[in-house]
Amino acid sequence: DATVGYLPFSRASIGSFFQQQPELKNPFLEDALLRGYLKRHLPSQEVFSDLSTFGERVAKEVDGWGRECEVNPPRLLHFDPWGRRVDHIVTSAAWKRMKDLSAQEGLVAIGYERTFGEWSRVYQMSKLYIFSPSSGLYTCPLAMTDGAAKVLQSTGVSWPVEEAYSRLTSRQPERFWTSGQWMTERRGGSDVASGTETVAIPQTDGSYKLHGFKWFTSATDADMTLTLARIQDRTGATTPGSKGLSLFYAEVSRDKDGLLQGIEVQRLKDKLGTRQMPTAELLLDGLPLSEEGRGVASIANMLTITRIHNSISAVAAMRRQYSLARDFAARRTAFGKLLKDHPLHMQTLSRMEVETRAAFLLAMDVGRLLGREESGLASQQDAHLLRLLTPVVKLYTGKQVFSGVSFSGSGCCVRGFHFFIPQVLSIWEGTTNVLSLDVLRCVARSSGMVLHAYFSHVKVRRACSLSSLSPAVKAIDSALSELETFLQDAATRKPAYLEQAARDLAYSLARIYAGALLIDHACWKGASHLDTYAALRWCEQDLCVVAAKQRTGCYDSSTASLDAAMVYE
Ligand code: UCC
Ligand code: FAD
Repeated sequence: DATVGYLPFSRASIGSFFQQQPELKNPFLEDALLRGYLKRHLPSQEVFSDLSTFGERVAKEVDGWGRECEVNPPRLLHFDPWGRRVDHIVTSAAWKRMKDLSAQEGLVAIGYERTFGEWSRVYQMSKLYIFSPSSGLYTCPLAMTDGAAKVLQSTGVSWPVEEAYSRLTSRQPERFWTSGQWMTERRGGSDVASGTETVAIPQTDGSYKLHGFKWFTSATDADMTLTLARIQDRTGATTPGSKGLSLFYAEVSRDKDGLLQGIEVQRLKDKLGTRQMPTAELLLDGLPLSEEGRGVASIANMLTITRIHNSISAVAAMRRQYSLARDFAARRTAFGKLLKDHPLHMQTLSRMEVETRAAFLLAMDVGRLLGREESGLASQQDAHLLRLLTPVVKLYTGKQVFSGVSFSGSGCCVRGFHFFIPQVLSIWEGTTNVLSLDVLRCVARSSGMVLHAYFSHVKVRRACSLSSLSPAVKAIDSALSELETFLQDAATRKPAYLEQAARDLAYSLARIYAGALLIDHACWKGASHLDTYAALRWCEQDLCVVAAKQRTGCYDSSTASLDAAMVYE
């Protein structure tokens, strides 16, 4: 209307162009690598049909709940209208629906039912991988629930722990429980041995009362938790350090009016990237003990599980980004043509795709090893690999997930892509540095057995006779030999040298292993030429970063002091 521009107080025209938004399609059917991987290792009609149906539900229904969890984060109601302290954590309806869905779909249970034997964990991880980016971070409580189930199963303690185990692994929503993992206290989360001040006071009935302050307790709406505390002797004394820590089981109980028993929720943290999820500081009081043991070593089973979940969530986030980005590229026009018709844009997405494939194979391989261990099929070599690769894959994928995030302005706008990447994947469950040091410790404690397992297994996985893959095989061999030389050299130096190299060493282990897995997958008879292409592209990069960095002298003590000087200049 030509007159509109002259009307006083008329609204500005907002124009007629609106970008079509990228569409989330069935994440199972959209994922060629996932389907190929399962076809190769777990060719079960039942699994394919379950994942396909679930993928459809995720795209059509669950993704919306995930968004609702994001826009309606939990609230803490400290007092009821009459002034009584209630500490009620109010979560959204969508968050509650996620809990029911998780039970019904067996997102924890599948790992314990073991219907598919050694491949049960791969099946479970595939399902979580499809679910995770749409879950509104419900995968966080699920990870801890799975980890707790694993610990409870391994302790073999009777009632009430037995009952708790059956609830954590239940498919019935009304029975299903989630668990917390309360380790971190105010002094810090990495050095748990020095940081834990919570004390456990023995009671006459054999239980304990726990008094302490847990600083991060994700998913505080959990039904139970595993936590660490120091047992007080008759004089009230405790043992310092790691040796003084014991692991406790505690139910988060409420009275008939829903009031929390023995726990005060101080506040919900306003935290970067995970606002959908209730994380609270708690004063623990009077929680019954169910197991007294070697705290850190006992909770290690839980750490293994949650770190694997973390890796799966990271890779799932990578996959979802690129899946949406490629859909967007077919809808968005720039400089006269669709983004997908710009070769440079395709190169960018293809590089991200190679990263995602490598990360996927790494994470699934750890799931495979876990499945073998749990079905009693793991060799000594498998056990060593599982121990070594769990921190390696967690730290690697936790960082890689951010490598390709900002592919466009619209893509950066989280709401535009309706998808959310948790910032904390590289922090919780062990930071990158702390896990790199864990790698060193597990190598040192195995007297070389862990590394021997690594080298032998990489050689098996990279053994491929296809000539098209020979440049990749050569690159792996050369990286392995550089790694060996580095390790031999480092063994002659002071421990501080290896500590300085820990992070680069962990990255090298990840990249070389991923290269071998990509080659192995490309050699499979059902593989395509694009699997070969991915392996070749991956192996073109510097795989053994630690050797390259060593040549620059960056782990020398003089460099360490320069690093510190520069940081504080
Ligand atoms: O962050 C948390 C929850 C977040 C929400 C969940 C998200 C899940 C993913 C969701 C996806 C969306 S809970 C807090 C997590 N906190 C950490 O991860 C702590 C990080 N710090 C470490 O990992 C440190 O390395 C410590 C705490 C383990 C170091 O403690 P110590 O006591 O100084 O360590 P030691 O002396 O090395 O280990 C004590 C024992 C040893 O056993 P023994 O005595 O038999 O030799 C170790 O071998 O524990 C054993 N051990 C392990 N065993 C230590 N670490 C491990 C391990 N990773 N695996 C097996
Ligand atoms: P610190 O331990 O203080 O470390 C600070 C920095 O120093 C890190 O960058 C670390 O890499 C580095 N560093 C530490 N030691 C070394 C070293 N020896 N060499 C080199 N570098 C080192 N904890 C729970 O127990 N339960 C939960 O449910 C839980 N939920 C969480 C939810 C969120 C959103 C977040 C952010 C954290 C949560 N945590 C939880 C805590 C989490 O596990 C810790 O934040 C993490 O373990 C790191 O501890 P910190 O933050 O105290 O860092």
